[in-house]
Amino acid sequence: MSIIIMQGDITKLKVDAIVNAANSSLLGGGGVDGAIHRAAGPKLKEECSTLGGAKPGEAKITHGYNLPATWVIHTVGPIYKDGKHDEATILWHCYENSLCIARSYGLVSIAFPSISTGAYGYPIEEASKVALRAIDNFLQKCAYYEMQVLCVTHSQKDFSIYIQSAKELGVKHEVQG
Ligand code: AR6
Repeated sequence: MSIIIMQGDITKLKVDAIVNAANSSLLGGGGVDGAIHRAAGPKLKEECSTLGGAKPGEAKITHGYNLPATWVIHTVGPIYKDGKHDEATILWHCYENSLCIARSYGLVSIAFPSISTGAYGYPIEEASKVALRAIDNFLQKCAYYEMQVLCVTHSQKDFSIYIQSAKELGVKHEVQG
């Protein structure tokens, strides 16, 4: 079981599943969502349109189509207001529910973007801590299950913030790249 922090483009990763920071419609959008839909091709939206959307904190799985990843797990992060509207709890659920789906499909490698920290405005210093704690908690709960979890940041700055957060929290991790 391991957490790997890396910088890169999540759409290029050949893992069992990549996680999409979607919106409630699950029909695509900007940011990482747009990049995933572009790389996967139109069949992804077709399948997403059968899912009936998702609430913040929920996660749903589809095929990856033209992506190198086999599956896409779509989750809807919280829109950040002031940190007093259950944002951390909802964000935690995004990570936990995505990991639960991955486990139920028997997946052993899963890559997350930094959910909610773009268009949804969650400060990454806080969001990265929620992400790392939620992932670490999940991996410790099912220590019998070997899973590699990648935290993929788009920018160099976000990459440094994730590493700093992991150090501050004392979360065991590896750095790639
Ligand atoms: N690989 C990895 N990370 C990426 C990539 C990529 N190719 N592209 C962007 N990021 P955002 P949100 C990072 O805005 O805040 C969409 O329109 C980016 O730098 O994609 O959850 C949806 O449809 C940032 O750190 O997602 C929703 O409406 C992180 O991904 C809304 O945005 C998340 O930024 C969701 O907003």
